[in-house]
Amino acid sequence: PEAAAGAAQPRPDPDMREAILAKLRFAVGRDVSAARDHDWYVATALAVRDRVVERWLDSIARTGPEKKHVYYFSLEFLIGRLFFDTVSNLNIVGEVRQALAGLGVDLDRIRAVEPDAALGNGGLGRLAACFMESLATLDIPAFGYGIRYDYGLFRQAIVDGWQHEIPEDWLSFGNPWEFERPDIKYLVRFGGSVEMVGRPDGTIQHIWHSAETVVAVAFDTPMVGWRGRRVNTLRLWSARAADPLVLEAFNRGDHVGAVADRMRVEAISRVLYPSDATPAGQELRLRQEFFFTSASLQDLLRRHRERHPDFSNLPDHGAIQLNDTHPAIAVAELMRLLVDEHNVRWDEAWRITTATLNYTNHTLMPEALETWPVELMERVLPRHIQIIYLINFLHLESLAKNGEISADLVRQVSLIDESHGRRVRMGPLAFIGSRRVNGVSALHTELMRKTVFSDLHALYPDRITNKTNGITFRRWLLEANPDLTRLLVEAVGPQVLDDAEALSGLERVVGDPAFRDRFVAVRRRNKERLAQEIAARTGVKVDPAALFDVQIKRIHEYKRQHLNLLETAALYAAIKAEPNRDWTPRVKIFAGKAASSYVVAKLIIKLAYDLAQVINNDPDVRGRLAVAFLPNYNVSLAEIIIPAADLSEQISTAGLEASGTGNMKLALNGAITIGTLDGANVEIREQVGPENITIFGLTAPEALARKAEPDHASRAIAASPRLASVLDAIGSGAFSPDDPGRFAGLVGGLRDHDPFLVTDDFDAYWEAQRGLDELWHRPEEWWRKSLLNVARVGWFSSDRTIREYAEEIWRVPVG
Ligand code: DL6
Repeated sequence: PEAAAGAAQPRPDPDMREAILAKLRFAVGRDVSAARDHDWYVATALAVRDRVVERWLDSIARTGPEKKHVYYFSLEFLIGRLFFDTVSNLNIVGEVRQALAGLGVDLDRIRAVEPDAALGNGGLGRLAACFMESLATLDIPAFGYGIRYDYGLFRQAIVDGWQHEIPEDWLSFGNPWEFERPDIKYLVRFGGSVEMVGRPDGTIQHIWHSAETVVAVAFDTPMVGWRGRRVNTLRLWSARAADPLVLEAFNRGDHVGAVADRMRVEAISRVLYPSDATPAGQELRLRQEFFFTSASLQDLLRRHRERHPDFSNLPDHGAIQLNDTHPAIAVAELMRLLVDEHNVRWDEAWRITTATLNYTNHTLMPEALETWPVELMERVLPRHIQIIYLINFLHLESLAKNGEISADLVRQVSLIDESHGRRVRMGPLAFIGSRRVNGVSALHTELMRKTVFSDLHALYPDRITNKTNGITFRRWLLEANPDLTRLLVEAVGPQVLDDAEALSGLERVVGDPAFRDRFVAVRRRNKERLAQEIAARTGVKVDPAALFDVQIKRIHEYKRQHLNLLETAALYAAIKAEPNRDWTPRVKIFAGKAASSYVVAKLIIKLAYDLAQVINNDPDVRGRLAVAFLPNYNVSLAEIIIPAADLSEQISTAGLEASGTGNMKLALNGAITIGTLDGANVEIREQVGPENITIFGLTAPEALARKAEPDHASRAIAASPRLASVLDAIGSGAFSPDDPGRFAGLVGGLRDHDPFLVTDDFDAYWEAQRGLDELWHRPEEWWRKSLLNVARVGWFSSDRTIREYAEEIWRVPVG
């Protein structure tokens, strides 16, 4: 981090020391002698925050009302910790460290006290957080809009190998980064009915008599860009009841009934992604989506209206990005606000809406493409369903005007899916209501054009565009890997801190043995730190000299952690069969959360745990193979694992991972990728060169064709004695003697249909892994490839991604 500051020696900053002491005394209310780590953390965060606020207010003043703003609408912002990120981006790590040291406090100890802001599930939410940082870094005026969940993504405990979910009470000690804005609040309405009233001019006025009103209150968190250049606002909404207490009921003695409405209303911002396994859960999810979308639109329309006589020039002053379909109801809500509340004519409102909104698609998986039952929409958002019907009618009518349309085409492009009960299709709604629609990697975008949106793409051929994801190098290199950063600054100069592409300067030194030794030494320290973390979290002792083979991501069958586990079990068998071979010592490291209702994903975690129990306790393989499943994967744990990874597992079934961003973070820190030609792996291969990445398995078109063969799994198993034997072992309880049938269903599923082609890719994966074993024995070559990965992934900076959005989608200048 000090290297990231770019200064050799931090200047002593007496003001910082005094500021921390003043905050400790007057904001925290503690004396130095009584202060604990958490008190120091809060005092320091508040002192640092004062510096942020200066720049924040300055950014707002400097921007001026006329400059076009970007509004990033996202149900998820997976921020992680903010303290060190802020200190590092402000370039004051050294000063803060010194000030604290002078007070006898260790910066690294107190930074660990901060809870993660885990307001997201995985890649989609983390992308939103990286984008907020890059927007500020590139001096683009922007608001992030989302929900201030009381409870973030659950904390994962592993008890005897089974995942348990514990509420993530991240606000229980307060949150020094946020500013509550009780004055910035909007009414968000639900339910009721719609009255149609004729106007004298013959048009019809729709009056929505809602049944329920919720108050959305703003909480603002400043988002600091690199070198504090700009500070933008993340505005998260909290739900409050309009009537918090029914006094009459309370006085009657009905103390619970008096606050029942309040509980129902406030449930909207209570928990990230509540289970939607029940109808009540589904309804709550829809309420969450509408709640934050409506409040955010009202907020930006209010600001626009304060400065402009009407909304005709809204698209010149704002660009809205819908992060997946979660905020897609914005299409109908923006139309409603313009037409019903501000008396804009329908055609004009449609012009404004479709020039302002843009939509990013993050998945092609059918179960993740949102649809809402028409019945639910009618009940919760009665005016919106009318608007959606009208949009749909006009959309289909315009197609008819442009030529013959078949019943088949209508079925494909209609906003109402009639095939599984009547449901509103949010992807097509977002598509039709947006100026640009983007995918998140080249392959994903191509598949969007060819599959889910093929008919809409044919109708609007210029609308879909690709924006390959990126990551902020500040968090994922400068902050997570300070020693490597220092080395890179020495090798290629300080410009590497500001310009990701400057990493290419490393190409000059990849052949220099002295430099390579220093690189390996840095990695060794990172691995020792991870080994300590593994021991602390799991009790498993691992050798930092071994190859650290890492798969960290949500647990999902399409991501194929079970392919990795089958290979682990097969490797275990092979080592036992030939104990005297020169095996490459490996540590298989897993981390990730399973959705609480996803039974198979939870079983996959249990399989990792059971394999670990057997393998780690078998003296025959000691020193050659170890397995660790690290509980409670989150941003902070990722920051420890990624700098220590040698091998990055990106092994999804080709065609199913939209992009991946962990793949970029790991390559940036020197891990070599073993992966399929899926998502952004394809572009990583282009950037780093095919000789510096290990690609295996079926391609996306091959996978599609193979899946259609009914007996593909049985043929793959019959052709591979190794696979057959490992499936037999796991299926018959070799790793689960306490419950031999535990994995019979999992293995049976692979034998019978194997929709994610684990069996088909197994042999290719095994061979690829053995190739990497051999490579590990040629360290000069391994580290050369590893270094070339670092040197060549500059393109995956989220600064590049945001620049592309700014130029091609939002049409805003980059500072
Ligand atoms: O675009 C960010 C991220 C991609 O890197 C992952 O490949 C993709 O799986 C993820 N998509 C989702 C979709 N969720 N929904 N809806 O999280 O997006």
